[in-house]
Amino acid sequence: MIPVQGFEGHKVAVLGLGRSGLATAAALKAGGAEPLLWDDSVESRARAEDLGYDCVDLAKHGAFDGVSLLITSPGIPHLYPTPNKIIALAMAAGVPVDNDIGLFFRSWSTQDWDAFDVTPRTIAVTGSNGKSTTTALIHHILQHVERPTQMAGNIGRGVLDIEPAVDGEVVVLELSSYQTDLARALTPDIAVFTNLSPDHLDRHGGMGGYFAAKRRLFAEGGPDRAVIGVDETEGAYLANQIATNREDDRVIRISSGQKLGDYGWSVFARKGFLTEWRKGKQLASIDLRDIAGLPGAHNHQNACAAYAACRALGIAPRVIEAAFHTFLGLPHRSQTVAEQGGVRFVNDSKATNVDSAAKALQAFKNIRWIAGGLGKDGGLAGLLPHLASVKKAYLIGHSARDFALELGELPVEICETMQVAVARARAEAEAGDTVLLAPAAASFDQYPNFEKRGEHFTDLVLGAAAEIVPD
Ligand code: UMA
Ligand code: ADP
Repeated sequence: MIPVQGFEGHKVAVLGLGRSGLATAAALKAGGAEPLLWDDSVESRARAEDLGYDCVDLAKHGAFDGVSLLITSPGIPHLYPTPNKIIALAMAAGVPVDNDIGLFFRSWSTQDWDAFDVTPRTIAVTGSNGKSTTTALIHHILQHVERPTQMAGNIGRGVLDIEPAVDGEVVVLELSSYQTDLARALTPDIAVFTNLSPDHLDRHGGMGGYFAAKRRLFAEGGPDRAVIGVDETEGAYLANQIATNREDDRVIRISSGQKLGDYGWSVFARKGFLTEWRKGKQLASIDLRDIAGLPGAHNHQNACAAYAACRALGIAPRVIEAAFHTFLGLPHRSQTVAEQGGVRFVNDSKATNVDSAAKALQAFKNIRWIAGGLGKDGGLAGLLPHLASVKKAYLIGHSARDFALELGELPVEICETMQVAVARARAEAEAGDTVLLAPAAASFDQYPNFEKRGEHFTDLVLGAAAEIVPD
């Protein structure tokens, strides 16, 4: 754990007692602060009390008297659609609001570093899609070169939960827009922006607020190197805003699909080949087509981002290429879970928004597509140009009927449940087809989270769960 610096003897309120909140409570205590904990849910408070913490009702009158700071969790609205009641009380009381990411960047470096030969570094990855894959891939490459490394953040581990740095360590953080929006310190050595497409708009007051939240990673403190996906207008704008001129190699532009030869430093993938250019010279080329853990043009974008971040650390192209070949990919992201009778079954349950589902639909051929759940604002419009490889859609969940209407001419079947969808898709699939779960919707109408949805699909494919075959 990273003991929090700068609040010794201070009262620090912590709202939200999930992964980030509990890690924050422990890290505050270790740094000598007095954490005052609260969670709006009775169950979460009970869990914290079972771990030995006392809870203090932060909504009661005077709860913020003498409190130096409020730390809140990413899942709790701090501004839009409306601030959580306790955050509003803290703001009214003039108490600064921060999160675990802000505390991390203020607390990570210590005097122990004076004795290190190689100063520890941080790489922070943000973007709408591909953050987890890129974060895990960078971590994998660092492990491959036997560099001490840890991984945390939105990928599932609170940032204050990691161990203090050792000599030469590189910490890789995945940061969501919820996290970058609020953090009062954001100073990675290398910052990565994968891409931008609409998501979480209710939490940011629309697309402008969403982009502004992600941009903070680049504006605050200014990383030594910025790796920026320029395939959307926002990324191109961000790269332009940071670079002092075209030759400025503090910005590494990346793309999946565009040739980017003329900049100070660029890495792009086209037709399955990754290419690195620096100061007008091509430095490396890697064939990505046979890398099983990185299927599709979207994963080639992630490969470019991870490659660029590792090149910025000085790792050689051939070493990165070797590490690509041993990367297994992450569960629930374009994950092949079985091949049965010539039919491939792919679990992309993490495709919770239209852009990620569209990318999955472009990565495979002859698709029997399982989609639906809790649809997002804007419907399926962004996905409709990418249905050429879809033979039929098997629709589940709350949005099944709405999706059917939007899909127009495409053959569809309302299946309601995953059991029925898997059974029907399997029954109709022919050799050479891919049964793809890429829901383009959140899971919460039928599952606790996307992981459980993906596990259910996988269990059904592998025959571990009962199938209900429709009449
Ligand atoms: N809570 C309140 N009041 C509220 C809302 C929630 O008290 O109004 C409480 C809940 O009762 C719960 C706690 O807050 O006990 C949960 O906080 P949280 O939702 O922030 O969850 P954590 O367990 O702290 O996990 C968070 C991230 N969750 C979210 O951003 C929603 C995790 O990302 C992250 O891995 C973890 O911190 C460690 O850094 C998950 C996620 O879904 C994977 N991220 C979103 C995404 O990827 O789309 C952004
Ligand atoms: P994030 O952490 O940003 O949500 P993940 O790596 O977990 O990203 O992938 C989320 C979803 O997006 C998955 O469905 C995955 O197949 C898809 N995806 C992965 N990389 C990209 C990318 N670069 N562009 C678009 N979609 C992607």
